[in-house]
Amino acid sequence: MKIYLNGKFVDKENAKVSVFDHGLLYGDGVFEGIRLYSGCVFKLDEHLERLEFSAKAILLDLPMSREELAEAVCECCRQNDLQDGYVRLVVTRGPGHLGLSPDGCGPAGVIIIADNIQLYPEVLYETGLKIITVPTRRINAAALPPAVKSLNYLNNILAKIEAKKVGFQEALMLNDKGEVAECTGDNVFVYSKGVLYTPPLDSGSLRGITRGTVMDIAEELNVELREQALTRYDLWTADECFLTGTAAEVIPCVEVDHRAVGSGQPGEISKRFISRFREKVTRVGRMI
Ligand code: PXG
Repeated sequence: MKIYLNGKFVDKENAKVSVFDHGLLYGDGVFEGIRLYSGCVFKLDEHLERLEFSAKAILLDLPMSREELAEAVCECCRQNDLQDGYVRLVVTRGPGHLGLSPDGCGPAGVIIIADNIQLYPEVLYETGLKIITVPTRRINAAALPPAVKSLNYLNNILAKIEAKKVGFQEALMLNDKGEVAECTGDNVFVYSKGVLYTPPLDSGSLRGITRGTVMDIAEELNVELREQALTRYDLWTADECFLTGTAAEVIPCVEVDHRAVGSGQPGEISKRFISRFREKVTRVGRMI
């Protein structure tokens, strides 16, 4: 495996960063998770825009232009002979001193890893996922905007651990008002009485690229979509529920907090969105 590390391709064994990098010391940096489908990097431009916005929000100057980053992502896929896979693009604040201040840090580190992806087992797309609300709340926007895809994922990791400890693969996270924010690495949608709902960004959800794709599909399929604050009750009483994310794609969710959603089976709308999503993935992106 060849890793892109600060302008060079190096073997996995030699892909090493400084122990003084604030990305390691403080989670000070930003990242993107991107999919490659049949040689096409899905929505690369949108991912790079989100990376730029995340970097801007944490006052980190990206050391490369959008085009340079795009080319490096594509080259990393080519170097690894990949046609399908998952690309992790990471930008760290760079090596600095032991104090919190980023003064004296740099240059910013750029890492690109292109690998195969470990998906949820295919059977889960047919039977659906069961999720549970966890005590850990989504971080407050006044503390750190949840829209920033930073290297500090402890908030989500704690939620994931809490779900796993009680036997669930994914956690439902609420914001500090008790509204549904998102899952640890996926956005949430519900379908109720003919309308598709998803929490607005100010509920504490990431502007997911897959979420955006599902919104486009809703328009194409003439399904009414509302971005609206949701409660757990709205999920328990919905006809259908599904989650969206780069890794999970569109996956049905059939149980929330021990309550079956709808019939307890993946619904027809969820299935339509899943198949439409799968048709779309090789059509919107950049060929490597
Ligand atoms: N919310 C959060 C907090 C995320 O990190 C999504 C939603 C979905 O966004 P996209 O753009 O991928 O549709 C993410 C995605 C994982 C994992 O292991 C997920 C993400 C990052 C790292 C790992 O599921 N991000």
